[in-house]
Amino acid sequence: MNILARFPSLLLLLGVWLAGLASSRSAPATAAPTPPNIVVILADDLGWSDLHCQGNPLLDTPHLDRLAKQGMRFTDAYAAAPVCTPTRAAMMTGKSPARLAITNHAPGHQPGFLPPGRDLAEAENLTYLPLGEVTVAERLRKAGYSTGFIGKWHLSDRNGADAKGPFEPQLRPEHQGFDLNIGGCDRGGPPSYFEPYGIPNIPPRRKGDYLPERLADECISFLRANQAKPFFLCWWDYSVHYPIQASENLIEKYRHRAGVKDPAYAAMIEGMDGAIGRVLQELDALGLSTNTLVLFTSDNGSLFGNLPLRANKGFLYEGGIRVPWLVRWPGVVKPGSTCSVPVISMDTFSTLLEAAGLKPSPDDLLDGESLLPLLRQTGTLQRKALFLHYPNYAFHQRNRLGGAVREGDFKLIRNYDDDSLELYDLAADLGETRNISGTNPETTQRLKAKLESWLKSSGARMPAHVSPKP
Ligand SMILES: [Ca+2]
Repeated sequence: MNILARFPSLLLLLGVWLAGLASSRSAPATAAPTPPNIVVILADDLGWSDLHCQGNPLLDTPHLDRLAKQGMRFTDAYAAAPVCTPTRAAMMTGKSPARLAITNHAPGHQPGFLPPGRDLAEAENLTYLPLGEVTVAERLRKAGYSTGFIGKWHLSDRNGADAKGPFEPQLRPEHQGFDLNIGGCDRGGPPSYFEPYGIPNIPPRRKGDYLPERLADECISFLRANQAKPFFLCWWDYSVHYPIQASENLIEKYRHRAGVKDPAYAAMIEGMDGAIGRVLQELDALGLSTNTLVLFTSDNGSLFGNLPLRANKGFLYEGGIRVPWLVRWPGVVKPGSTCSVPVISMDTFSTLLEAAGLKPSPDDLLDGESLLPLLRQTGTLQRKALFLHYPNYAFHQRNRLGGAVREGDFKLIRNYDDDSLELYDLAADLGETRNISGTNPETTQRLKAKLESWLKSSGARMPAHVSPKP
């Protein structure tokens, strides 16, 4: 006699088990979700208008355009700072550059640096991410993710202001939560984009290899090796930081395109896009795209113009800080959607944790917020304003030290040298051509007070006057 006929309760159990299997297949939403893979691609010095999908008709960036079409494009996204290092630290930790005291690009200057003709000495700042900071990679690795870092780190350069170690290379990504590190070191840019690159931890290969393509190859190897379990891949590309170098074919193409002022820069952007395209295609080929969140953004504005925005890298005007921000996450993010809620680099930390089903530790003093309500289109953010603090001179030394707040359509800049205020209505004047602080004294004073209070609560280090104010 059949064992199931002898024990009807066993038959019942089998039935329940089979029904459970069937329902978990037909209704995956009710099953325990598989944590998504996460890929964060950060461009270096790529401006807000440096992609075709950002409205620049002179550039061909088909792969990032496709990413935008398959996901959500944030129109009002900000880098946490107008230069590299602070933005990177903010993405890794969820804390603002002001709170971290990482406010300038490494290696920065000696403490109290004062350019000729100025009377405001810059604030002291850290030029590296201390090992005690909890990074998003450390959190994800602890939760079972494979973690890979490929590209530019720029968070491990100590300028000698504080003499006790650890120093580079003990501050590289492999000491901040990453299982793999290729290319991540103290360097702000490669001496050359053609091998030999002059980056210490990219194993030599073929002479003449182009750096973005080489890094794409490394990303593809990482994806193939880690496809079996959730992975977190940070590809922080060196492109399009100077030196501006691209393939001669692409430069030639843009030489013949009417309206292109800088063919090499345009070619470099398309070169970056092509390399990113190969990695996205590999995600498709491996069947991973459907369960992978891809975030693309930039660490600061372009050095070479950001029209219609005002100014460049190193400035608190929109051209220094507003950046592209694309998120693709099939099944969660509506394809072809846009979002105009202002978002900022430190949102990355909470967003990626929540996407992975994790929560920030209650001990973390975070300045960012999870973007999941925006990505799911179920709500908006809790904060009402965004703040920036740049109390340092950029390498070009042309910027005024200052702080900024964006609330609704208004943006206030406070110049720390003479305490002057600039108020712009970004809805009416995206190019920040008309300072309307004089005709809007209430808004100006309200935002000024908000900025002051935020600076205080963040423990922001301020620059100091070296001679009495006039
Ligand atoms: Ca940069």
